[in-house]
Amino acid sequence: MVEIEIPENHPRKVSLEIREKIIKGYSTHEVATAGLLAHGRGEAFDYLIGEKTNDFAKQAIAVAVAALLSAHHPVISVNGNVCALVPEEIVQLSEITGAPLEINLFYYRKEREDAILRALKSAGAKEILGTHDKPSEIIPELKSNRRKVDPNGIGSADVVLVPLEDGDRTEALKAIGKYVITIDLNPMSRTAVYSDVTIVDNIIRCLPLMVERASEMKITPHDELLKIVENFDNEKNLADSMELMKTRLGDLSKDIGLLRQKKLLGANE
Ligand code: PTJ
Repeated sequence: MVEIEIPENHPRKVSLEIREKIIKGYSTHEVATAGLLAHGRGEAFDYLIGEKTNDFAKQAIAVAVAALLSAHHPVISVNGNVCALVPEEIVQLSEITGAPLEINLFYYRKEREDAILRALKSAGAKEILGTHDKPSEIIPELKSNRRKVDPNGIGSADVVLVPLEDGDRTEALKAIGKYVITIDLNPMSRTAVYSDVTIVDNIIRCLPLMVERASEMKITPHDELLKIVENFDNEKNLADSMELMKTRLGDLSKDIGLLRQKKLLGANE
């Protein structure tokens, strides 16, 4: 694999470094070929939100953390992209919230599952659920490989965090009564619109913030956590993210010079 050295002063340094993580994950078999394409789609939407964590995402992060902390049996689903981009942070979030990690792949290959298992273990994970060497439960609404879930994990969970998820499974998880949290840069994806909480942000920025919020909110009383969850309106959250994109495009279309000055791109300012 060719690894590139990105110069310190490169205006797209942060974005290119994230891309390198995905490419590395692909070369070590964690990431599916389609995962590279999914990442590119994410990059395009990240441009539209200004490559920063906006207020609507910060609010959704707090709600997502409250839902995980107040759940009876929360579970965090891990796929190839998640593992390549935020292995340590996903393990930390799992530990703080008490939500076990479950490997669940759309493009299943044993080699990929093994690679993800290894990467999560070296990131500090002690227990990892999944269908590897265990009997699986089936989500009847689904046809893809993701229909196989761990009966002790997603199978019996009340709250599931499914970052960078495909739409079919989100719909299926909703159909069997799960409370679904996702992280998705595209507020128009089926996953984004079917989920109960959608964090419209890059998982790279959002996971460290979730870990921080979870450490803070761990002592919040249970009834307060429930109130935070109940008061959340995901449709408004999605509408706010689309409004931001619309406003940014409006501003930029009036003055392309803003892009040359990098005035409207957060992460690379
Ligand atoms: O590892 P596997 O086999 O389970 O496959 C994983 C992928 C991501 C390939 C699979 O779940 C898939 O095909 O997903 P989709 O349907 O392409 O959806 C992925 C969503 O994640 C898209 O809406 C992207 O915009 C979004 N996305 C991509 N990169 C990021 C992201 N959202 C947040 N942070 C990102 N870095």
